[in-house]
Amino acid sequence: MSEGRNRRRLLLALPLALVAALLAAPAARAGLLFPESGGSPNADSIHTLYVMVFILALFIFVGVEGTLLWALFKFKAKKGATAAQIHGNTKLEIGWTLGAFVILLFITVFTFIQLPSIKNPKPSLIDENGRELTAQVDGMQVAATNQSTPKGPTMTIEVNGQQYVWRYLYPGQDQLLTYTDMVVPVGMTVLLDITADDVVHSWWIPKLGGKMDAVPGYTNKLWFRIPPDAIPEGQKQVVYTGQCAELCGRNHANMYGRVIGMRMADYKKWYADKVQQLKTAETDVAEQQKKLTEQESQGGDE
Ligand SMILES: [Cu+2]
Repeated sequence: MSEGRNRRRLLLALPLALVAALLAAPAARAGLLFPESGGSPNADSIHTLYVMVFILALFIFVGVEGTLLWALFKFKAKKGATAAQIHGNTKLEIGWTLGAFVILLFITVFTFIQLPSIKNPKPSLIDENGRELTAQVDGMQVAATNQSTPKGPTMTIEVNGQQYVWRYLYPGQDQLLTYTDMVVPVGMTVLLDITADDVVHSWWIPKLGGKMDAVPGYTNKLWFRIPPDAIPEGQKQVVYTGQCAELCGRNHANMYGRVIGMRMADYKKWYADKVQQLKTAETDVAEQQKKLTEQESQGGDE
């Protein structure tokens, strides 16, 4: 009797522990059932594809489990009864083979229809000065191993993974580098050239679409385009968080990344400020070094 009670307690404790674990990790609840989306058109396409396959799988699950339960109850026999020996049913076997084939065919076709919109960057919604561009019709493209280049302005950022931080190189002569936080203008198509310095990492900001391996000596491509209306009203920026998705060493868990979307004017200001800060820091260091050498040479004279 106490054994039964123990088992009941265990059965109750397990789901409670699961709920507690989920409550304790709010970040882990992000997109509990479906992949996160809303930050970029490719993320939305991944979401659509996922939901489509999920619905199909749900129908199959309910159909199979339902039939199983129905058969269990309908053909329940008394203890000791001899089970009927049934050998094959050609019609049925051909039927479920064809059924599975049709389902697979549907998933394949649907996937290939969705793939180009995930892989190929869409054109920017704004130009280099932040002016809105008139809507362009995206040409239907065939899935290929390399992503295509969209028409109009884009922005290419080099993403470099290293134990345990993400480094970004911005376009332009200033060779601006930032770590962890990537700042981009919203509405602009951002093309990422992803690589790594030491071991394999994986770039992943869930709401901005796919995950991409960062491999030393090799450049992988990814893209995203944050919708201009993603910035909440009265605010200056929208922040998307992510995490290195490839176990890359003992501090892998601390290797997170953020993408911050700003309006073009704010982005330009941020960029100019950052470049200025770096220049000031450089001159400061140069001056300090100069002073040090001077002091040293004076000290030598005395
Ligand atoms: Cu990593």
